[in-house]
Amino acid sequence: MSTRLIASFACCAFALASAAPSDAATRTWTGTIDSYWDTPGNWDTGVPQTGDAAILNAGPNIELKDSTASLDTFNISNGLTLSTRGYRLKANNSNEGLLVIDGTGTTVFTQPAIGVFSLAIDTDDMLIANGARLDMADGIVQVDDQLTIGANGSITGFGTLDMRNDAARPEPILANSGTIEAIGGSLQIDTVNGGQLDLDGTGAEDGQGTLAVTQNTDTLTIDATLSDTFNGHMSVGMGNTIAFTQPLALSNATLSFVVGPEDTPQPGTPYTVITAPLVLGSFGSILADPYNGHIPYVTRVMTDRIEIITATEGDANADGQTDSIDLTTLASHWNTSGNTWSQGDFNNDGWVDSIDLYLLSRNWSADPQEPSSLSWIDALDVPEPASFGAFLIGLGTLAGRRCTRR
Ligand SMILES: [Ca+2]
Ligand SMILES: [Ca+2]
Ligand SMILES: [Ca+2]
Ligand SMILES: [Ca+2]
Repeated sequence: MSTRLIASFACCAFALASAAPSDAATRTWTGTIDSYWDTPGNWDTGVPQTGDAAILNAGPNIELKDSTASLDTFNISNGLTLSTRGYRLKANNSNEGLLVIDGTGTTVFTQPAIGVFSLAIDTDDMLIANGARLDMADGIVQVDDQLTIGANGSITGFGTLDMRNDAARPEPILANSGTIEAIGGSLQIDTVNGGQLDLDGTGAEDGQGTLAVTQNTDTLTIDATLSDTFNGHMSVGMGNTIAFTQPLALSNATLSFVVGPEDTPQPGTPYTVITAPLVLGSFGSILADPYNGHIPYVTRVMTDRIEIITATEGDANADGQTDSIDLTTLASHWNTSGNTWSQGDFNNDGWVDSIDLYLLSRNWSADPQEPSSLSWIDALDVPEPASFGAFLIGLGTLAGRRCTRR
């Protein structure tokens, strides 16, 4: 949590503990009459007014029948849900409004507000934490100051998240240690007056944040400057893309390439998962649904995008090269069964044998200077596993051995 947001909490706590102005009150939801915000009997001391603090932590789930007054603080927790139902939720009084969505299952559902700008939420600060979720269904969520998505917090859905602070703010105006996921359409994050977004967590949580878009033709667009090198997690479906309008730097980030049951990825076909005006670095690892159950994916980093493509036969470690590292791997599992792609079994029959060696040699790519025929085996400086010498000696009789062992 940012120091500023902590300061906001402290400020709120102090305001609540000390003598509040006579025209501001803390009003707690009881929900004893029905599910509607506007029903006076649903609150311990009546419907919250401008400048009030609203606490919602018990009772039935809540729906708006009109826009809320401009609250100072709005705290929803304990697994409750609130639906805006086309009205506007406002926590924007005196530039210090704070909307907190906290706790497992606690969810605010937004639909675009009735009237100008389709504004569903207008808040100064917002915190989503501890398993809570903001679920958007089109429209705009406007954060005038700072948004913090804590560990296990998430923003999901589609629409526009409008970050309106200015570039003078030293710390990022969005800090995401949880998940931002486009579901059901296009989700876009804009900055109106500049400022930086930290999409992978801040401080000790750097690397914790996730960006995701995995379904149908959904898109996730980050139309803002990023605060730092991204070393968090991205989850992208086959046919989906995360689009950055500013340069993206990656280091030790992980990618989950999600292939759904309806998807039929084609060998050798590149799938674009990231676009950006400039891409620096790449993913440190790919957590991929394996194609055909055994072929891993490799990343191809272009200047303006990152593509995912199935590995070439022979590329045991799926680094985009078929070279002496892969040959060493193959040799160390030579003539053994129960192997996988990463151990040198490229035709998925469990054995590492002459067929796999042939597939490897056909795609040899490490060094253009290397001869492409099997004669390069002698030229390589390959550490010799115990079985590799035997492999070289027995190379001429491999076909016969392979036939007799079955
Ligand atoms: Ca960060
Ligand atoms: Ca980082
Ligand atoms: Ca390789
Ligand atoms: Ca094999």
